[in-house]
Amino acid sequence: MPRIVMITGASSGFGEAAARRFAQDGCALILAARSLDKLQALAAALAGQCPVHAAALDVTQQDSVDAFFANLPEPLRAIDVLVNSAGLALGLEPAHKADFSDWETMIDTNVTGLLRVTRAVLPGMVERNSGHVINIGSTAGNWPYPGGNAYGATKAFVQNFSRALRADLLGRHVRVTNIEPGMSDTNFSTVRFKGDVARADRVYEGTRPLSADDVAQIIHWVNSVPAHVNINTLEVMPTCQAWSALGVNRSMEADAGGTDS
Ligand code: 8X3
Repeated sequence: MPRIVMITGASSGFGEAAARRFAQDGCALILAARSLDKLQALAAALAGQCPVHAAALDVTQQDSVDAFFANLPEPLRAIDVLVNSAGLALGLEPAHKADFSDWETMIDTNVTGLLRVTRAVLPGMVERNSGHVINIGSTAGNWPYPGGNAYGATKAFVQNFSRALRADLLGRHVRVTNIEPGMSDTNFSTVRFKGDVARADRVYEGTRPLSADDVAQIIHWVNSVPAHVNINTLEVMPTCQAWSALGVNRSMEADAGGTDS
């Protein structure tokens, strides 16, 4: 049996690109996403290259996660690589104006969903004393920006959880990596802006962002280094992106605001 690679969020973006990259190695793929139509189209496209099992998975629902693993064919249960790519950003409003249900959706998906899938896969990796969990974090987990509020916080969670897993897994041959991409031209912004493609396009205007393939190469690479090498964190930005000065508001000098005592 070739190496078994499970990818969540496999119907688009980094997940889909990672599936295409691992397929080149002839890995057996377990592809999971909410959208079964897209997943089946991808599975059909890759079927000539490698064995593919594609099934619907909504990581926000424990029942869905339980059913997914209960229905996983026996020969595919010894998962070698888990790529936790299911995740999203919703909205770019400041915290005091954000839609609370957007926050809940991001937490359910990026935090609780990632926990659910990891918790389901990890015992097998520990038992086999072999495996690699590759999480998709974000630069937003390290560097706050206006409107990033809950999204960035979910990715900070992913970073901290990834490191905590390393601590728990010390002494086992199970690796954990958090990949933290910056500006990436996937459907990320279209989802964030709820289908407003023109607004999403403006995010990338005049830039050369990371592509899904760029990140897929990195996902593949962190797993390809020798098994005794654990890349803990890999933050990556396009060359056209870097930090800027901390924001300072210069109109507040005479305005004490609030109720200073
Ligand atoms: C994607 C990076 O800066 O668009 O997670 O939030 S950013």
